[in-house]
Amino acid sequence: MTLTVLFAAGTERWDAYRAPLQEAFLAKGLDADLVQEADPSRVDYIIYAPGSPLQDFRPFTRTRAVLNIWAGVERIVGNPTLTQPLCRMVDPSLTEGMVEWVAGQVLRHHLGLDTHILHQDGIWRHDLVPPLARDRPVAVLGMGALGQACGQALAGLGFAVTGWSRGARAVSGLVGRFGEAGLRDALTGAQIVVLLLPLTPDTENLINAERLGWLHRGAVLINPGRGALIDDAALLAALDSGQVGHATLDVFRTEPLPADHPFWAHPRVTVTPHIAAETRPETAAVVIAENIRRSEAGEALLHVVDRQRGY
Ligand code: NDP
Ligand code: OXD
Repeated sequence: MTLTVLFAAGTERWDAYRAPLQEAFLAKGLDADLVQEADPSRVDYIIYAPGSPLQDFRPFTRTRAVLNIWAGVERIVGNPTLTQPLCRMVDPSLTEGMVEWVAGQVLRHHLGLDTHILHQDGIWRHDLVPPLARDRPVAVLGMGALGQACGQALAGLGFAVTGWSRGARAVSGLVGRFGEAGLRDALTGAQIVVLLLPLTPDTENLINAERLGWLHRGAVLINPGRGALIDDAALLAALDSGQVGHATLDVFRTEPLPADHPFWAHPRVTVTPHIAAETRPETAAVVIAENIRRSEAGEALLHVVDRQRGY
């Protein structure tokens, strides 16, 4: 029987996703009709993105999974009408993009590139030699698909990386820490901190004044995770006092970041507009098709969100 797959991930994405999804369905041997509108009672799978007009999942009585094209699910996981399994996106291209963005931001600060890029002023600053990466402690908070890949890439460059997660995780090349005590270990003395945690009730405002105080003075905070992981006022105070030397922020409590937000004008904040990493249709389509194939074959879905944990 032909499957009905509803594309509810935004009309603006339809042109980019339609052909890759149809090709991926074919390659997985799925007989599927990809549509933008359908009688909800006939929909087998929903491809979803935050901001979709689809908010009431109750009429989708035979839908077997909602397949998010975003890695983060904080805008959908609490929807009380969503009783179908929810899968988040783990896209190899998104991971690749995040590794490139994080490595770039870390190296910018590690090498002190701004000094030379921003000051072509005739002064020969020959004495500014950065330490080797192995002497630069880096903490990566979040050891999921993205945190692990970024942590391992940084370790590959030589950085002394500590990875922090909720449960104990052994990630090759990294020092692993978990739980509250582990957070203190990971942050104490860290010179660069990368946030790759999901936003949940447990992680909101995790980076507060006390924890910023554990860092090496002048540490750099890099946040491609979610804006609300950080207490904004505490970060601004830490930047002003010099406890934090620079913050590179890709994600914010309100997006787009309002034009009058102090982050825009702060001399030691770099704002990037939620562009750290993007889901890429060609590879994401394969992940979605594989999940539909698995579901139809009675196999377990991949990347299912745990509603209790919120990620
Ligand atoms: P995963 O779900 O794979 O990993 C989440 C990690 O966070 C896990 O290691 C998990 O621990 C850890 N974690 C969750 N809650 C806690 C907690 N309370 N205490 C300690 N550790 C915790 O997510 P991804 O790696 O795929 O993505 C991470 C986030 O990156 C996304 O949720 C999204 O917010 C953000 N993102 C941002 C993008 C951008 O462009 N800026 C693009 C894509 C994603 P454990 O391993 O024990 O479960
Ligand atoms: C995501 C994101 O969660 O782009 O995929 O932030």
